[in-house]
Amino acid sequence: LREKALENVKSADDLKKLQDIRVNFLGKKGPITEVLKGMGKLTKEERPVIGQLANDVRNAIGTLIEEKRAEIEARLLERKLESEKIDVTLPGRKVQTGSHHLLASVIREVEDLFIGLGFSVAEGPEVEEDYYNFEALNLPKDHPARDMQDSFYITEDILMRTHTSPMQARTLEAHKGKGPVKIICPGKVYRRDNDDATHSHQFMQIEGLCVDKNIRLSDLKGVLTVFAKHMFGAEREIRLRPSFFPFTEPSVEMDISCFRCGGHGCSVCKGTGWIEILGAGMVHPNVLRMSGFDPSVYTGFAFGMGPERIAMLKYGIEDIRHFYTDDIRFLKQFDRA
Ligand code: FA5
Repeated sequence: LREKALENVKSADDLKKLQDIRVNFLGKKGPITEVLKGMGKLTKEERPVIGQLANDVRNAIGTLIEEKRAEIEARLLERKLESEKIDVTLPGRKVQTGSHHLLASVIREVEDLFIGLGFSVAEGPEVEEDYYNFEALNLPKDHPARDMQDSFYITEDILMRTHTSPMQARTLEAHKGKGPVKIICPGKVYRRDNDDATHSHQFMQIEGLCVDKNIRLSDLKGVLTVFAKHMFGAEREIRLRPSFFPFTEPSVEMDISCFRCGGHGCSVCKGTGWIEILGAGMVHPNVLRMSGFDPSVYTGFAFGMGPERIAMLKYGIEDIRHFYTDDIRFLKQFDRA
């Protein structure tokens, strides 16, 4: 039996055949099981001898099969390795990675600058209460300047914020009348504007707020000068023009000297030599008071800018809709990861 098994095992060349051999020789219906089953019929003297012999044969066949299995498996592995051999000299495939959206990069650049100046970054809700969007900013219900920002109302008292300025009121309120407060707040805002090359019904703003004792208009001017030079080049000059916002007094608009023509007049600055960048001013005493700050102790400045406008100027982008239509050819031009 042992000889026969050896022959069988030798000729087996795959795992399936080997398994069949195991069943045939060692299985429930195999010859060895038969012998062991018949032990009862043997004499007392024969039993240990035959039993020992049957066990020996079973173990020997088992070992044969195991050795053969190891051999077949090793051969299979070798064949597999051979067929999957990697040519390490082939050139690699380029991995396609995503990159930051241009707007995200510009916002990050502005954030980095202001963090360096000691500001922290705050974020607020896009679905906002009328109170924070208007009333706490010195725009009571019947104020005509509310029309300047045609709004998407959700209920009578809830709307999509029309600017990031409500974060002025929210942040002041959270500080419970104690300065200093120095934040910038980037985020999405919404207005019922008709979309065209320079207007979008949804766009971004970056708000800045600095409130402390002895903050003056000259501090605002200093910070904005640093900002303009950082974003548009060291030669930039700025000028402040009087303007109006209900939540600042005095209010200003900031222009930078044109970076294309250096102030002589070109198509970018429409011949004026100056480009309007943002609105700003000294925080109105009513705003401070309403949010729990004493205007006889604290003063501050605030500003609000549109990062789309900054990106459009800086990179010569002619249509604001490029930021939101996600044309991969547009985005790839600013692929700076
Ligand atoms: C404001 O929204 C004020 N909250 C800014 C401010 C903050 C003033 C703090 C003083 C103190 P204004 O409506 O001008 O201001 O908008 C600010 C900027 O948002 C504009 O300069 C412009 O760059 C951008 N902007 C306004 N409307 C649109 C629009 N429809 N599409 C794209 N950008 C817009």
